Amino acid sequence: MTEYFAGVKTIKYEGPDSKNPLAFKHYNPKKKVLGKTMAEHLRFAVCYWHSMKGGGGDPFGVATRIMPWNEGSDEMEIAENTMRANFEFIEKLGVDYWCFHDRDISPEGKTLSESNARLDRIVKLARKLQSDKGIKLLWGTANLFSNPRYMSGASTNPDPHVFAYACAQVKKAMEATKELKGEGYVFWGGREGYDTLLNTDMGRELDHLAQFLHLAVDYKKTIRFGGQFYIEPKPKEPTTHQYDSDAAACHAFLQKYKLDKHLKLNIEANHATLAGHTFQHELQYAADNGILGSIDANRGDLLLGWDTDQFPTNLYDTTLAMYVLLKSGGFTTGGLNFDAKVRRQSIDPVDLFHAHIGGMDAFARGLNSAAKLVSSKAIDKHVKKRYAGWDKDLGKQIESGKMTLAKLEQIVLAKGEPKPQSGRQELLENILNDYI
Ligand code: XUL
Ligand code: CO
Repeated sequence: MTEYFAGVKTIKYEGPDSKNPLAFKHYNPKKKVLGKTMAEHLRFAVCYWHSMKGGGGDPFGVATRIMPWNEGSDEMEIAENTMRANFEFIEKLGVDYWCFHDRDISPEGKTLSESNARLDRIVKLARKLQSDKGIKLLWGTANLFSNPRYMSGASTNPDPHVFAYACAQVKKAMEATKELKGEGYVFWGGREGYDTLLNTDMGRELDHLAQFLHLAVDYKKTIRFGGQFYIEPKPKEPTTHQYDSDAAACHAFLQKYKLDKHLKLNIEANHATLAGHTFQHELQYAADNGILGSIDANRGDLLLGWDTDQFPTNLYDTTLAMYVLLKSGGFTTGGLNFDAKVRRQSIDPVDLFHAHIGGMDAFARGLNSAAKLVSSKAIDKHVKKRYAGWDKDLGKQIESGKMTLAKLEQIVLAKGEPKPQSGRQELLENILNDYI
């Protein structure tokens, strides 16, 4: 059997003083943090589309990263070799999970039947490799955006024939995910959005998107697929205005169409910043509304305005993300999927290891710092103090719904002006720095 990452041995934890670039300095999978191991907290996943299939092509040039698994006598043999390389990589990296789109793992055929038969063949191999190596599937999904048939959307396409095609593809992708014992299934609205309202019936398209998701929920019950459904917000790219634009827009959509019991959110860091939010904001919104499901771990580049999908290295972001996650109880079915790609000039297979090791160490450090912040209540106690008025008479009476505008007017007439209080932002920023 070909070894695709010859020269790289299993990546081990060597501690912060190690100078070995192919070792973890902070991610120690067995280390206990607040009662769970790091591996249980972080639930890392490798994403197939960027890590195995990404060639580094951009709008100005073709692929630069020609990987040894891109060879074979035909496209199906290449697909099988790629799957073998995937599991060799994940095993050496010491990660427990992976994620895929149907068309990443198996190339589309000339007809739907041929595409389905091809997918069956690759899923069979993936299932064997999963069990041989003890690796699990975090989530699967369908690519409803690359094929030109989806240029005007999948479930939001003006043509019901395309809607039907998208449904057929999701049916099969869900079956494949079930076959691989996936713990979740993601809906990212690839081209579900619009470029101009001059040609778009937005209300009708949103109704169709909801109908599509209801059909998926029904089919999930039919085949008894027990994985969690997620919807992944993103505000723009490829369309000018994506319907699932941010966590709050997704939440409103899910509630309007009575889908909120069936889907949680898969929050991606770079999508959050494209939406004009911080990663922490999107996670906190989801946590506060009980819909924080899973995370696509990456980062953007504020100097570029698009979804650069870089590996996460910013310790403020990882600390604050883990802070929200720990306070909300942590992952159940979800995990940290590296929806991230190495740069166009990172053309060696070993660059994939450097990228993932860096991302995993960044999140391990984030977890360590966040756990200390949670335990010490260093930030919590300031927040509690800031809202203390709500635990006393006036606040309690308002919160319990016992007040009227007239009664509140009487109180203000009697008490006069409220006393201003400092928000202490700089102090809190200094405290955060002490923990990072
Ligand atoms: C696109 C994106 C997708 C989803 C899965 O920006 O993030 O890869 O994560 O379809
Ligand atoms: Co993503």
